[in-house]
Amino acid sequence: FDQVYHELCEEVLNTGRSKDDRTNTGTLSKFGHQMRFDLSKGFPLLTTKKVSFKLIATELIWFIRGDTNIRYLLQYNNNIWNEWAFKKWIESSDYTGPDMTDFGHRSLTDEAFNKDYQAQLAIFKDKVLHDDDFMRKFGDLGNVYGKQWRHFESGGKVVDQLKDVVDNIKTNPSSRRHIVSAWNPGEIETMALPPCHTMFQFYVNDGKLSCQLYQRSADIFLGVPFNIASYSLLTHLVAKECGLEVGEFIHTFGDAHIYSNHIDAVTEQLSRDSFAPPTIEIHSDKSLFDIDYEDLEIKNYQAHPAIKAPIAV
Ligand code: THF
Repeated sequence: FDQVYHELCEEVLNTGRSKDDRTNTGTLSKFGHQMRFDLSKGFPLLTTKKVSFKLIATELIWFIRGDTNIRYLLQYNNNIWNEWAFKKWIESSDYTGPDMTDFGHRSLTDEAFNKDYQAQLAIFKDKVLHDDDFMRKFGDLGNVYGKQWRHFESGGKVVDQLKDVVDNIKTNPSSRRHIVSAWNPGEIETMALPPCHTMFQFYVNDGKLSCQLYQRSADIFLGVPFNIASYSLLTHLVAKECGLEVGEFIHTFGDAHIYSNHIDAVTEQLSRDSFAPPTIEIHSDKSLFDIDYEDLEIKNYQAHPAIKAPIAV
């Protein structure tokens, strides 16, 4: 599994084109790429750097529940969506602390600023966790994944796409319409960040469930290891719900990029040898829609140490 990911990294490092981006970080980028993972051979959690299954699973369960408020994530000490909610707070008239403009870049280069930033972020997290009014106002990311998967609004109708897809896989497995779209053009401006995982499709054949994701924009070093494991876990959960075995996870990319400040980290990771992949166990007969993080277990996960790198905001 690591090999397929390493090939993507190598290709972008060697032949990627320099490209400006929204975050003004700078990237090496390739447009159009595909990776395939046979899920019957193990669970694709990368082994050439340690990747946190807990962060991946709690984020996925948060989507499945239709939740868009980061309080649920913070309850599991999952901080991966903080920056986007924090940004809404510091840009609002409710915020009275020190100026936090461009905190993503300034916190990397200005140590004094970084101290102030960490202090404000700690205040923010504490308020989202313990102040219900604040949580409703600033913990919510708008109409992001959870909203679109479970309550997609269009033409006056509300569609529970995930529920419908699961029902259709059960009743009409050979259908070519097992699609969930997070891209709702009429609601893009109400999202903290327009969805990177634009849409996914399930496919049933020989009693096996496969899933293909179209990802319009992919942060190869920080995001992609999460995205691979997240959609693989989703495939396992939906397969179990529908009484199917797992087939393949196919990951198709639009703009796949390595941020300029991740290049050393990627090079370090590529120098490492992989271990055999872990396996996943689901210890409950709950429905997909009621599953908890505590029901999931990753077994025999052996990996090289994590590699830290800054997230582009
Ligand atoms: N924005 C950017 N620039 N990259 C992304 O991958 C990304 N996401 C989500 C939304 N916006 C994005 C958030 N997903 C990490 C991982 C996934 C994220 C955000 C952050 C991250 O920092 N991972 C660290 C560990 C973090 C920790 O331990 O708290 C890592 O080393 O893997 C694409 O889905």
